[in-house]
Amino acid sequence: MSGFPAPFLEVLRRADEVVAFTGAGMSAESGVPTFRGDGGLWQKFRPEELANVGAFLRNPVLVWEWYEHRRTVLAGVSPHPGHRALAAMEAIFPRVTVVTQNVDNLHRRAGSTRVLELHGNIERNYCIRCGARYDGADVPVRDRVPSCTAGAAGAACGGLIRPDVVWFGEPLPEEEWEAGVRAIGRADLCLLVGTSGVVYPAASLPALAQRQGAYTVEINPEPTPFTDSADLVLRQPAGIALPAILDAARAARSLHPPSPSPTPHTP
Ligand code: BJW
Ligand code: ZN
Repeated sequence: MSGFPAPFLEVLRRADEVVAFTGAGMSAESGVPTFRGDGGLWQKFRPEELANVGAFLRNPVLVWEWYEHRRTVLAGVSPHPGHRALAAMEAIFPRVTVVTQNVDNLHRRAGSTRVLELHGNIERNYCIRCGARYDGADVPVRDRVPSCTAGAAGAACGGLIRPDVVWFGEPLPEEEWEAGVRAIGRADLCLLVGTSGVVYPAASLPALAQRQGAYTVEINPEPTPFTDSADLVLRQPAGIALPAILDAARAARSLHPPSPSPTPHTP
């Protein structure tokens, strides 16, 4: 017995499309600090003050070293059972999409194959002058400033290199955003995992999921703006709740397999 309410078990039994909308709390149990709240990344600086292009142009060394520090933290962590449970759901439901605000790549490292990164990826970088792209591991740095070496010897670009993440005031990557909105529009079940729900436009997705008829489950030890409207609230960490949902879905679908869908999926 899972202990989950019957309507949720019924959704698990018949769902064709599942979307997990994730935030920093998803990675907390891997040892990646969240942004806000106790133990949040930004105890000294508010994210709005540091995560913007103006801050980078004023003090590229500070902002760059901050990202380097975070890359070092990420190199030493691994996906946890919650990430792996989401990846394993791909073997159970016809379609599972992870729509994440996280830049840490942990969903892909856990084996999820449909991952939409709304706020970019910390492992990628690009030159703000010429657009040349650099992997996290091989960014040229001169006098602590990441400086572009593209171009002929002696006439290198020299532009600042920045992480390929979305800062405040910047648009989200259009393709990822639109694919996320489409996935949410089709979802039967939407898991809202580890996000404080204060950063827009990403924070508008849970309400969209509800309007489009998805059953919404909040997984977060703390209340959020989504709590009152969620169909089910699990006040648990992701690493506990998601494996329990995986087990319940396996049981629900093997005992009472859903009837085959009459319409083929569109990409
Ligand atoms: C657990 C757990 C466990 C703990 N298990 N749970 C006024 C109103 C509305 C909007 C605006 C406004 N003024 C300005 C705006 C727009 C602005 C915005 O939303 N600001 C608000 C803060 C007010 N948004 C933007 O600027 C966005 N762009 C935009 O709007 O563009 C418009 C445009 C269009 C066309 C042209 C030009 C512009 C961009 C937003 C970019 C956000 N970027 C960041 C940094 C990314 C790079 C990096 O990582 O460094 O994204 S900020 C930061 O916040 C990061 C996160 O993805 C994002 C959300 O945070 P998240 O994931 O929710 O984390 P936390 O820490 O807040 O919450 C963690 C949660 O986990 C908590 O609830 C815990 O309880 C929980 N938890 N352990 C489960 N084990
Ligand atoms: Zn360049």
